[in-house]
Amino acid sequence: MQKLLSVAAILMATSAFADGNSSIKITEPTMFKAFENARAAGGYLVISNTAAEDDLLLDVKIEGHMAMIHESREEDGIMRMLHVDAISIPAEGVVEFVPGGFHVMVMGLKPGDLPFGETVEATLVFEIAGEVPVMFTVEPRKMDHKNQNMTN
Ligand SMILES: [Cu+2]
Repeated sequence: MQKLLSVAAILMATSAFADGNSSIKITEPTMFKAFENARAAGGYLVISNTAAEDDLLLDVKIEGHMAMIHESREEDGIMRMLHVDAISIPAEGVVEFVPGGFHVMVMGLKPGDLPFGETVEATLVFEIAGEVPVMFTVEPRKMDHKNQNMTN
């Protein structure tokens, strides 16, 4: 009996660990800063929804930092960043956070915060999938020709 119980406990622990039954998969999480003591950082990732129903990304949390979801959008030739309340992640669909589009904005950084190479633990909050952890790696932002003027 003792043995049966412990097997059951291990099975439960394993299934809880194997990213639960989360329908949300996160890939390529990277956080860019323009330079080491930049006061803001932008987080990029790819969100896949494997469920048969749409989900909604509602929030992002990073302990000890102010984080929110932004969208860069060009209006009258000027690039602006807007706060986004929610992003629909379509059923069996993919939403990419890329420079010039959606990003996780981290603001109010002090010198020494989030150094290059650091791993930053964040939590994405979805309407259906609930809280999904994501580990960003902080990297110097790579410029490309399309997005040379981007702040994030
Ligand atoms: Cu932003």
